[in-house]
Amino acid sequence: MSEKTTLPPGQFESEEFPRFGLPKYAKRFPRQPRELRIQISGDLEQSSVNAHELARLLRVEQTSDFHCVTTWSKRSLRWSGFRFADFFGEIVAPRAQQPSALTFVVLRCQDGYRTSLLLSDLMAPDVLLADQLDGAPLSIEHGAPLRLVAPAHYGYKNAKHVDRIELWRDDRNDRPAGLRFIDHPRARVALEERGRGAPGWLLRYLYRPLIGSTIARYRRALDEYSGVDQPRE
Ligand SMILES: Nc1nc2c(c(=O)[nH]1)N[C@H]1C(S)=C(S)[C@@H](COP(=O)(O)O)O[C@H]1N2
Ligand SMILES: [Mo]
Repeated sequence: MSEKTTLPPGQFESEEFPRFGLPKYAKRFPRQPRELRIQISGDLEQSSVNAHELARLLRVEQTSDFHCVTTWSKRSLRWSGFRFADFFGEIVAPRAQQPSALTFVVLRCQDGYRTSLLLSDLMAPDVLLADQLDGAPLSIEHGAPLRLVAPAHYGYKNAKHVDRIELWRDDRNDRPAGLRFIDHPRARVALEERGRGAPGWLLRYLYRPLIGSTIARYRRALDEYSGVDQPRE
C-alpha cells in the first residue's frame, strides 16, 4: 500500500464522496447522461466530437484526491479517461487555425453549470476528461457521461456532465456560474486559492458550516429525481 497523501491546507478527509455543488444546481440533471458528445467552440469554428473520436485517445487510469473548496477532501479516487492535453493536441489543435493563440477554456455542462480554467493549467498530465470512476461508467452523481478531473484545482473547476468546451484567446467571454468572489480564476488547492477578494483561510470558516446542508440538499434532489424520472432502458 502506498502512503496516504498529505492533505492540502485547510482540508479534512471525508470518508464519503458526496454528490455536491452550488445549491442552485442540486435539482438540475444531465439531459443525456449516456450520450458522450462534446461541442467545441470559441475562437475556432464550431464542431462536435463523438465517443468514437474520444476513444482513439490514449486511455489512462489515475488515482487522485479530490478537494472541494468547502474543505472536504476525498482521497484515492480511481478515475479512467483521457488526458485533456491529448484531447487538445489530437482533436482541438488540428481543427484550429492558430492553436497556440488559444489560452482560455470555458467548460459548459448539461445541467447549466459552467466553469473556466487557463489552458496551461488544463495541460497538466493529471487533468483528465474522465468517463469512469472505480471501473464503472460515471454515475449521474459524479458527472455522467463525462467530467473534468483536475486534482490540483478545487472541486468547482472539476465540471461534471461536460458537453461543450470553448477555447478562447482570452477571458473576455468569461462569466462564472455563481457569485464572482467564490470563483478564483485558477483555484489551485496547494495555494489555497479558494476565491477572489478574500484570503483562502478565511473562506474555510465561511464554507464549513454549509457542508452538511448542501450534502443533504443534493441527496434529496437525487432521491426525488430517481423516484420520478428513472431512465428507461
Ligand atoms: N455540472 C456541474 N459540475 C460541477 C458542479 C455542479 O453543480 N454541476 N459542482 C462542482 C463542485 S462545487 C464540486 S465540489 C464537484 C463535486 O463533484 P461530485 O458531485 O462528483 O462530488 O463538482 C463540481 N462540478
Ligand atoms: Mo465544491
